[in-house]
Amino acid sequence: MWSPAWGRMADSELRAVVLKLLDVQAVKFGQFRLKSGLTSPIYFDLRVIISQPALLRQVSSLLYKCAEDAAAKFDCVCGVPYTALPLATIICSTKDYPMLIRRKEAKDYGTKRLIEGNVQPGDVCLIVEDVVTSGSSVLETAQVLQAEGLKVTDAVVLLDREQGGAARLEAEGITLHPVISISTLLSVLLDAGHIDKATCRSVEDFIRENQTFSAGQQKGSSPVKKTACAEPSYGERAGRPGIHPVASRLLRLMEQKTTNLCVSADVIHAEELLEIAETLGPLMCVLKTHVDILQDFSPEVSGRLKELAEKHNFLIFEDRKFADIGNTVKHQYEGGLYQISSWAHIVNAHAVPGPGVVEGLQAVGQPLGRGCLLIGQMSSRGSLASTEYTQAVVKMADDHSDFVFGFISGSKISSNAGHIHMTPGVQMQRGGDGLGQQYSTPGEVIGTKGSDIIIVGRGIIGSADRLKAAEEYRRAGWEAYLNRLSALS
Ligand code: 5BU
Repeated sequence: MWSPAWGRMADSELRAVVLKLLDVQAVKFGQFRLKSGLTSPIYFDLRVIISQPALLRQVSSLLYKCAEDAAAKFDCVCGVPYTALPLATIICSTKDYPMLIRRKEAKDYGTKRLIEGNVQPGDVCLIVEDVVTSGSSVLETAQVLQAEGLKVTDAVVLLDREQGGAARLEAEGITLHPVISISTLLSVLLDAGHIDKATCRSVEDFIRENQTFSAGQQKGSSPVKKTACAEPSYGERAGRPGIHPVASRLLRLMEQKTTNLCVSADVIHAEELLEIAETLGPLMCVLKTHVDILQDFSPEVSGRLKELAEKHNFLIFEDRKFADIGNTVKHQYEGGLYQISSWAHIVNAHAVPGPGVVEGLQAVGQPLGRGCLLIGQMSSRGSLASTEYTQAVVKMADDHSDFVFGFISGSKISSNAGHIHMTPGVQMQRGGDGLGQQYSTPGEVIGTKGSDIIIVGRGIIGSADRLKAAEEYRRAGWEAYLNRLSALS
């Protein structure tokens, strides 16, 4: 059994370590000639981490946690020379384990020992390594330890290149526990926009073509199962490190309910709004409201909406489009007649006032576990949102990732897989409404423009059979998503 620590460890910590490794150039992308003569598109030099005390401590603690999470049992620890020696030292000194050091060469005087330290035959020794490719360094160390009467059952490694090392070690009775796999590393760097898909694919191709342990020899595990640069599903994105909790919850329920449909319930009577929530609830992932167009809003209405959201597992998005200074939006969000923060899981804001608008909303919403979408583009004709404006909105979202988890936009505007894109102006036929609204089809929005969620108002609400119309939009949106996934995998 070998699996990267994805999901088991504090995801954001894992993500932070990957970004730090790139930052200190422990991982590099380009053209590198390896000892073997091969040219690799990725290069790891983890020796540089010894010059980074905080990173060295963090990596050591992740390695130990990896062994702990895997319930590995051991009496002592041995690092594979050289980079793993300080890692093993930190683990032993902080966790109180005796350490062994394997000499690269036996001394030609004195004891001629290959192992330094107090060897207790029968003890189980945990091996610590920085990078595993074929697994041969771990295996050599294990053999030296075993020759002295020690047992070796587990090894922890910071980075598994997924080139067959884990399977080779497994065949020798040693379970490898990687903190980070190459797939994880590529996903994090791709999500964060540090590498592009072409780079990601070239690394994956290299890994796939340069396996050190042939498939026939492997017991069960096959390397690089799903490509990191293939389009991740909604469900996979839900589990990505560092994702906002509202985004994660939304992506997960979309996958469960097989829907990327948000119904925009633009009606003026509360009873009708609740009726829409009740009947269309099972078909949608989000119910979008304009609470200020209701003629008869009362706190009972928002209370009922919350119950229906629980019952049918959808989120409520109040399309309030906050656009004032931080102090004002704080009051608008929390207080007044509607007390939006008490019932809406999601709100949106224009970025035009600058970061204060997000900070004001965040002060109210974050403690309540709410999330915010920034309006990056509008569906209306003549919108003033220029390319530069949209880019600045994406930057504002990145700078406020504790609260902002995505965008209202016509297309995908951020490469961060944690960001959710929701698109209004959707009907089965392209066209407009005479007041500036412009419509695209579900296939265009999800398939071509790469958005995640279709927002449909009058296409459903204006239909004589709302349930039938909602099901048609749900199916069209979901099929466009499935087609996109299969086209890009
Ligand atoms: P329609 O009936 O599908 O046209 O309704 C679209 C909804 O989305 C409506 O509530 C608008 O207020 C909302 N909307 C939009 O149409 N375009 C935008 O750019 C933004 C919101 Br932001």
